[in-house]
Amino acid sequence: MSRMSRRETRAAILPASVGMALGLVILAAAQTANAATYEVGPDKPYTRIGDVPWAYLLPGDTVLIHWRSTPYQEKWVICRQGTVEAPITVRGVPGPSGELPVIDGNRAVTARGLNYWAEARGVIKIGGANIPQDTMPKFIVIENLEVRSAKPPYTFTADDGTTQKYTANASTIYLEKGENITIRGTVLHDAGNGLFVASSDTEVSRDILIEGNSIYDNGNVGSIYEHNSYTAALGITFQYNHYGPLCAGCGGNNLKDRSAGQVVRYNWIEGGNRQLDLVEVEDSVVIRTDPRYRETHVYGNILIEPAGAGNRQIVHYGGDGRVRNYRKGILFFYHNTVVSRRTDRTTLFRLSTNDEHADARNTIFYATASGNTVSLLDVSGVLDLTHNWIKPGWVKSFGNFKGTVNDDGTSVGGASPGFVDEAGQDYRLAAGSAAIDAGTGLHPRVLPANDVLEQYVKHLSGEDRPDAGPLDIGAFELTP
Ligand SMILES: [Ca+2]
Ligand SMILES: [Ca+2]
Ligand SMILES: [Ca+2]
Repeated sequence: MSRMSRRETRAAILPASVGMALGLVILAAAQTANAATYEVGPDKPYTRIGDVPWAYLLPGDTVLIHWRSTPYQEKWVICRQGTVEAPITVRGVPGPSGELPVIDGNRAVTARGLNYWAEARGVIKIGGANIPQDTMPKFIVIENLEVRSAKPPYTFTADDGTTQKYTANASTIYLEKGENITIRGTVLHDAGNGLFVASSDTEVSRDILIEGNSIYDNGNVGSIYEHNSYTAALGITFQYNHYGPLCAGCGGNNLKDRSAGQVVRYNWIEGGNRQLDLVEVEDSVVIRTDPRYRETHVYGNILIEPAGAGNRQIVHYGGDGRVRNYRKGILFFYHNTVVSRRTDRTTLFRLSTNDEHADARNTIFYATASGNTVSLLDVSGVLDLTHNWIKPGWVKSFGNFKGTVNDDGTSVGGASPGFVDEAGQDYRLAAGSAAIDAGTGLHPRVLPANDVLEQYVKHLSGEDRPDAGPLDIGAFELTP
């Protein structure tokens, strides 16, 4: 895949000593004792997912779930540990036309031999159990599945044989606790929270990678409390995901997060009450006291607000509960392309208090309606603006403004940014766009870890961002 190319390039230029160390790691992985592959599917050794010995998985084990014409109506817990060299992998094997195997939560039956709690919270749970013995799940990869249908009125058969109903906040994948967990290339839909990652004071989920997933049609009608994804972790990266609208009449946000060390980059996020709701951690003092809690990175994303899609605010940063727990830090927001098709008003940022600060640079803020329908902020916060594209006529706020906007006057604008095909949602820049070569250098504090090295490829992938003179404003760089 194209998004691997940069990593391959990096590997190719590693010093010989590191290359040798990697060689040893690969050797160690090859020698992992008795790493097993369990194949599930028609004409495979295991007909049912529940036949896999989930309670006994070891480092390096792989479960391959093959596509079949009917969904698997099964559910299970993963409460085991892989290692950095030998993760435990659960991988779907697509059908002849690329169809992902479907795990359907409705009327799903729990895999035999497991005994665990919170079964009504998800189809696949990564978290605690009685059988197998409880542990912190580690080094687990789930990829290439479609997981769906976890909310009322859907029901399932629990480990004790009873029929139960999912809770309103149930998820396709419920990550109750885990470390070094990857969820990749998976379709998550028709649940309360499409994806849920939890943390508490005693058990903190950490080092979570959410990449290349399609997440849409989640939430509950008439409720603002369930979201396409809802996460709290220490170290979480979202990349190459395609977030679509929630279910019709569902009032939740698209990506809601309460983490420290959060990176949202190279995603396509369309619809939702808010596209990004980045608020305070509720339960975990471990997360709240981590220095990374004060810095949030959002870059290289395409954020789209359809007409009439709930709240007019695109990004909420700070908190929505106890003010003393708010993020009270800085949101680094750069090289995003924001498109609003609202016919009323659009507000780009709600910074919860004047202790919340955003640095917005090299970003396209485009509303199809007239410029005076756009406000940068709600009523508070400190916003530094440099080298953005924004339609003339914007205002700081539509409310009783008590914040600060520091505008260095370097932004450009016009009637439209000059996309390749606006109606067709191709938001790459066409020749002649005022955004070309109009960017500036990144904030020194985001380098080197959060440099903009890639750009989103529609859909679910990424590629190297071209090196083409001064940086273009927005999520895409034009190659001359
Ligand atoms: Ca149980
Ligand atoms: Ca909205
Ligand atoms: Ca350029």
